Amino acid sequence: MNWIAITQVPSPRLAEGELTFVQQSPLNMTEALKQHIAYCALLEKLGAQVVRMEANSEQPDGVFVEDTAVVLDEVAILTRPGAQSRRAEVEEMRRVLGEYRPLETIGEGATLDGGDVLKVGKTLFVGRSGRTNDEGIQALAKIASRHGYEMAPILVTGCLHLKTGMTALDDHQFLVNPKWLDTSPLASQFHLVHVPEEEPWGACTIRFQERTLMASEHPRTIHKVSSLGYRVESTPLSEFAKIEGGVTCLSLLFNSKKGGRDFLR
Ligand code: CIR
Repeated sequence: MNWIAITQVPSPRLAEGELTFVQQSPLNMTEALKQHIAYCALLEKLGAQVVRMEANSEQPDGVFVEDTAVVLDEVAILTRPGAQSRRAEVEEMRRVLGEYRPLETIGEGATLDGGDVLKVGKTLFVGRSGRTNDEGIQALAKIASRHGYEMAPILVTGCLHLKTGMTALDDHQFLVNPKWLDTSPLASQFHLVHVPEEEPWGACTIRFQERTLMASEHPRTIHKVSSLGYRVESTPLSEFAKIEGGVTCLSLLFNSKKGGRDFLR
C-alpha cells in the first residue's frame, strides 16, 4: 500500500480549539470521535494506510494535522503555524514525517499553515491569510523552487485558510467560494465552479483515488459536484466544522513510494 494518511485522534480538549470566522457552539465529543473514526475508515476503504497519532490533551487543534506540514513528493516542509497556540503541534509531526521524507523547516518571523497550500501538479497555490504571511510564502517558495515548483499566491479575506474556500476538483477545475478569496489570478487559466450560496463552507474537498471526498453537511454542493461527473464520497464532519475544520484538515495524505530519502540521490 503506497498511500499514507497521517491523522491524530481528537484531543479531549477539542472544544477549546481556535475560532476565527465561526461563532462558538456546543460540541458533541462522542459524535466528534465517531466522525473521526468514519473519516479514517473512508480513507482506508479507498486504499490509504492510516497512521493514527495519539490524542494530545495539551493541543486542542492537534487533530487538524494538515496545518503542520506541506508534503511534496520530494520533501516535507514543517510549517510554523500562524496561531501561537498551535506551534508545538509541529514537533510530533517532525518525528512522524521524518520516516517518509527529508524535512525542511520554516524559520522565525515567517508563518505558514498547511491549510493554505494547495498543490496542483507542480504549482503551489498559497493563501495569503490571517495565518500565512508574506514571509511564510517566500520561505515556502525558496524550498519548493529547488524542486521545480511554482508559487501562485491567492489573497484570502473571508475564511481561515485557502482550502476552506477553494480546492481543485481536477487539474483544470476548481471549486470556490468567490466571496472569501480573490480568484482573479485563476480566472484566465482555470474553470471555476462556485459553491451554492447556501453552503459557503462547501468548497473544501480532497481528490483521492479518482474520488472527491466531501463533508456530508453540504448536500447542494455534493449534488453540483456529482452532476459534473465527479464520484463523490461524503462523510459527516459537523463537529469539526464547529471549530473551523473541514475534510482536508484532518489528514496529511501522500504517496510513500514517491520521495523519501532515496529519492534525492
Ligand atoms: C484553527 O483555527 O487553527 C483550527 N480551529 C481549525 C484548523 C482547520 N484547518 C484547516 O482548515 N486546514
